[in-house]
Amino acid sequence: MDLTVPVEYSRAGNTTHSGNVHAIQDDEKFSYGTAGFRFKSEKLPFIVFRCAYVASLRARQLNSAIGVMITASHNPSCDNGVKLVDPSGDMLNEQWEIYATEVVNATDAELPAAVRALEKQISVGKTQLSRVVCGMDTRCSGPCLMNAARAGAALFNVQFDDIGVVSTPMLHYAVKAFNEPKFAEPTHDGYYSAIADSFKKLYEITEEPKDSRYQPKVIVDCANGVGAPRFRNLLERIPSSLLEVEFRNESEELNQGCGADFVKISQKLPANFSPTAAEPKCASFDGDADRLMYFRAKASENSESNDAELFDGDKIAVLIVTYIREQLKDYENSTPMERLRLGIVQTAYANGSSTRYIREKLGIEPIIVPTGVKHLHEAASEFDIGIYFEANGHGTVVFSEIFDRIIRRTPTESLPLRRLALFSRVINETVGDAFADLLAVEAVLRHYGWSMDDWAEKLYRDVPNVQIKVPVIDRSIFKTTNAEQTLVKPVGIQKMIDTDVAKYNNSRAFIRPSGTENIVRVYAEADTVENTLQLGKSLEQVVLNLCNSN
Ligand code: G16
Repeated sequence: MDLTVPVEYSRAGNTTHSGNVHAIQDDEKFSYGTAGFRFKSEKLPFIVFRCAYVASLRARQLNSAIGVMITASHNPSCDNGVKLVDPSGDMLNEQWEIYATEVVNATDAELPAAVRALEKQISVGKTQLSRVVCGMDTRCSGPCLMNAARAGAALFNVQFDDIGVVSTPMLHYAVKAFNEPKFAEPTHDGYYSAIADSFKKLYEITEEPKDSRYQPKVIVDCANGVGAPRFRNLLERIPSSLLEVEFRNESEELNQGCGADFVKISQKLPANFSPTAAEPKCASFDGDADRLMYFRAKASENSESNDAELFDGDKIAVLIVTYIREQLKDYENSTPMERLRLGIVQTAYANGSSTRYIREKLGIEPIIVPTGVKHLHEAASEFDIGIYFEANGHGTVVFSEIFDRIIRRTPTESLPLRRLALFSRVINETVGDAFADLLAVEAVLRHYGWSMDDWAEKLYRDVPNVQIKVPVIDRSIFKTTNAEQTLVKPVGIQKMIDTDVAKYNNSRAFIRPSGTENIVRVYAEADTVENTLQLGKSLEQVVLNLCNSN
């Protein structure tokens, strides 16, 4: 194989989308974080080139389509990133994260040896189905990085499919569809039709309760990202009499003062949403539309307050599990011996009330895993129906082959089971998907005839919570264990956290380094808003003091 790297994609000649050369020092190291490599966009061309090469190698190894998604999701528009997607639409296998990291961190001089070492470790048989499928979000650095990906895949002459500007979940869906033709057509249309058709069929066989308070209208904050154009495309297939969507934040600065991450962390209304207007049901996507956060203006005596009441990933998960369990009753009553295993996966960020509700009211012991969809997806895949959501709105439901056989492919007269089969096809089970999740939530709210008041009151109430981002120079000094709830390094900090937490009732807190931004995240909850804020501030100070002393 000719390993001649085009000079613009070498570390030394790394060329940005504006045409400038941004050389990368040999000793600068990059790690595959929570969701791939994510940095300022000027660092990305050589990383994307090398990642696409790794993707082409993985595609040859598995004789399959492998995905490359160019996005930095919730990060500011000056950032970009790249992550690889395995054949079933899942996140990249962890061993291959290590390979990708080794290849990216090699110097230009070391690259040929690093590549040959990697090639020796894998065996390649037939390769006629191998291809690299690449999508990008709306960032202006995207097209230049798409070219870098094309050039990386070309090193091996692996077929390269540029599927253009897509949401991250659309890319995951397309990769699975390329590899499993029965799943869906691997095109934008294939994705839109599969999800919209299932939604419409589910709508038809769902009878809204007579006393329904459901409103078929949502105002969507698109984070000025890819959600706006692509969700509009999807909605062209759903009559507005079924669901009316009003779009906001479509074409200004990406993720600036808006989007799911902004709403979740600030607990404020995003830009262009007013506390006084009658906007009963609102939802936010993030920049690449893999997260969904419902919200509305928080009731307040102060008409100027733009506090938001959140219906976050935990609330969505509990709503969905309530619905799925109800639909399953028919099946469980008719076949008491053959139960489908249902599980819920959360992270440490899950609101304490949600975890208690799932455990005590639903009788399910939630599984807590480290942040990152790859961890949640893997844990959820152990069940026949695995529901996973991060509090930040990233989540989905995964279904086993047994579920597929019993619920989707066995003809039945049972209305609940037919609803469940259709519901499972509205969901994008490859990864959390803001569009699919929004349609799923609307289907469930309509099924119960619930307004936002009902959703707020009939399940559980959040305990006060706060999340603070603390910028740091070197987040790698922070090491955690116990699903990120305990800090083992720097030594001594966990003791300070424990001492602070013990000062408040019903309190819980942790500190962990972000895997996507150069920050440390502080999470705290306690019995009152004041105590929660005090606890959060005090832990923020612990991090600041530590940074100042280093
Ligand atoms: C990514 C991951 C999520 C994770 C989030 C924040 O989301 O896919 O699983 O929760 O980053 O991660 P961290 O706390 O490590 O910064 P996205 O939407 O930015 O791709």
